[in-house]
Amino acid sequence: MKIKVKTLLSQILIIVLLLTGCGRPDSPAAAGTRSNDTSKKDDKGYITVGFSQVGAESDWRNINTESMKDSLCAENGYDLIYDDGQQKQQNQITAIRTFIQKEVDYIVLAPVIEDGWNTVLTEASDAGIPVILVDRMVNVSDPDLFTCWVGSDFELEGRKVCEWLNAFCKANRISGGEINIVNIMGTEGASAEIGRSRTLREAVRQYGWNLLDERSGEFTQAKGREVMSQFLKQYNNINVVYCENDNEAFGAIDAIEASGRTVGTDIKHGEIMVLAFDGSSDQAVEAVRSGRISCIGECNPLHGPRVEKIIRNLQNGITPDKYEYVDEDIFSAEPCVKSITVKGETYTVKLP
Ligand code: GZL
Repeated sequence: MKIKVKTLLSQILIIVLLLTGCGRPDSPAAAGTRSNDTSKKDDKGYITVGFSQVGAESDWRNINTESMKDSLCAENGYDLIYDDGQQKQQNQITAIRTFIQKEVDYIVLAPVIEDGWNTVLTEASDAGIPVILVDRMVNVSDPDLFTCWVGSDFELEGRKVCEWLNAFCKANRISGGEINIVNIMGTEGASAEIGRSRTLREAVRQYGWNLLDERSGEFTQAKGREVMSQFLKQYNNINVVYCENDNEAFGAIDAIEASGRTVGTDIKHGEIMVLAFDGSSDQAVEAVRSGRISCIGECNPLHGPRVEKIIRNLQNGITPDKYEYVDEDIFSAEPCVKSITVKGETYTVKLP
């Protein structure tokens, strides 16, 4: 059988291009961006990142995931392996072990809860793979088990919302003893839940509010509605609900209105005030502007650029800060509270 030399040569060329990745239009190698540095890259010049995400439980989480994928993309020189933990720690541990087996260059972890990470993070450390924490924190025996963390100060978020409620009460001559509040907590053991719940309990003691009950809404709208329905059946004097994220607040509002009550700040005349955290979705912005949610402590989900900058710095031998906190606002349409002060720092209350 006579094989045309030209065909054979073109086939050899295609194989060579595929093997060297040069045929890949977006690969750094093809773009001539391969440097002779010793930083971590795969054989095609990509930085491989294994990202273990909590799940897809909330608007905040989905916006966070999108931000991470947008930043850790092929055009920026990354080969991202994404895993949705579906809010289960065991899924995240399995994902991390897979990343280790794949010998990724970096592991990024958004830990669903704080405890239970010592073993798997030790395995990552033993494999020489840096772990970058994003959003929530881990409770480990040795902080060297992670390179750095970027996220929110959840206690500050909680203090801001509680100070807003205290300022609202003062402006409207409502005594602390008249506040009958329930807490729809986030996922129990998650940093955001720990911080926001702890500061609520401190404010309850400090301002004399009545904390009627606390139950987890798991940061979801469905569970938030279920928990609020239970609270409304159990207590006939609720006038404030503290929701540890927007989606729980949307669910709580559904339950409140289904019970025939209304949401708003006129708690002296039977309305139920809804407080929340995140403020990252259009629905949350609208809810604040319309007064259906009285106040939101902002929680910024856009960590993609921050994590990408951390990895880029590590690639260039620059040590990142161990802990990087993001700046956040407080949102409300209620005119009577213009600003709040937490630990000597004053925050202007903004319309989202
Ligand atoms: C906060 C984040 C929380 C959000 C929720 O940084 O961990 O988890 O407040 C999300 O919306 O589910």
